[in-house]
Amino acid sequence: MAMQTFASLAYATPPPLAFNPRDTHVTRAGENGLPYDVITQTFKSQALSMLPGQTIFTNPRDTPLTMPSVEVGGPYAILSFVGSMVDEANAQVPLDRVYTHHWIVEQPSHSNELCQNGLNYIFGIGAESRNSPAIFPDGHGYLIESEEVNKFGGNIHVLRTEDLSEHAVGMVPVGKAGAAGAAKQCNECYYALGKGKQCTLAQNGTFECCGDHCYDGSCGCPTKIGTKMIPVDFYLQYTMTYTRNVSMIKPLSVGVITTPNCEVFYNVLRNDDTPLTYSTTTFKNPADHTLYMAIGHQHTGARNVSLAINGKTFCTSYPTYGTEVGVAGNEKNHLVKMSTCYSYNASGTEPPLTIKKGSTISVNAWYYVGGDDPELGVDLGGTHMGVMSYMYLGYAAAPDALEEDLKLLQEKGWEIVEA
Ligand SMILES: [Cu+2]
Repeated sequence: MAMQTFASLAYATPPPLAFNPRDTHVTRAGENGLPYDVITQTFKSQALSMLPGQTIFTNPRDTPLTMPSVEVGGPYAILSFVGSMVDEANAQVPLDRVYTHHWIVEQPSHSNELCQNGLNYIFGIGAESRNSPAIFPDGHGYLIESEEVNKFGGNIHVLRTEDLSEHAVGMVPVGKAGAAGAAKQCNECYYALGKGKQCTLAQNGTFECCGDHCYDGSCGCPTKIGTKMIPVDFYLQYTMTYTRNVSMIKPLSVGVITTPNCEVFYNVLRNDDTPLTYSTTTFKNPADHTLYMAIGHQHTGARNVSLAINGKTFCTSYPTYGTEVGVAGNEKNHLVKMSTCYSYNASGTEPPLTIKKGSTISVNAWYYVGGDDPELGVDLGGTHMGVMSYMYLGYAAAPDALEEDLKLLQEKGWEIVEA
């Protein structure tokens, strides 16, 4: 294969590939007891060709994502969604080879009602993606009614962290962390000389030092002297379940709230005296809503992210850290899973949560910023740039049965505060 430099790699946009290795059908009972047919399908994005060190941040218009056809099969409702980076052979690619900063699935017709000036996506997640599927509660889903709204694109932000330099100009000393320290600085968008035109010292820790606005393939983290710059193709592979029996499905709205203040990301700085750092943002609920699902998203260094209603913690998502180098799904020094905060359980053990108009909804997030993080290798704690604290929500306008929900919640010990 010919050697290439970053600049010579054009950003190609071939049509997306779709494949379906296990188009399985099962039947599930909806809330009303009536069955619906569940289809499982796997798709793959176009190839993302990456050199060692290269950082890719795609424009969703350039990376369309194939979905089931409405024209051919009629409306459908998405029931679950999971994705991860794979190679040519569809094998899972470990985070220490290609780090998944995030991928988000955007739908131009959708707006995020919750953080209106913030992010807007239908499904989205980061390094934890292969272990943290978004699953709507039985009988609930995200409805796609027409071909007009059946258009999706991916903002795929991935970094190939092989053969990175540990001594590039402008790098923070990696200490005993070695290659893992170089990967940390790459993944967290630290400044170093040669990462791309937009990556100046003033942009340290922002997406400008992570390949954003760099569609010509010229951006990346500096590699070791003598590294053979040979590109390798990687893909976002995603598996969804859906049903065409849309009348059996209660459609949910989806949106994301983030702290601080609907920000996309923030920085947490090393503090050995107070090694836990907190961020909180409170929103006022604009109308009666019923919550069916909540899933937290955070980055390496995180300890947890919670959802609180009227100041009382309702649920918490916790991270799992990997323990093995090079093992996809269990990568050492990486956050590899986020637990689901809350999912309505149709059998009644978890009633849907009705949140009254005027109630407050808070996102509360904790990160560890001591120099040596017990969850990570030596010299990999401390400052983390570009961290996120999100709560992804599946919800609906409150049903007429509001009073019943309230009674159930009160039985569970919840205090409902009127606006
Ligand atoms: Cu993220």
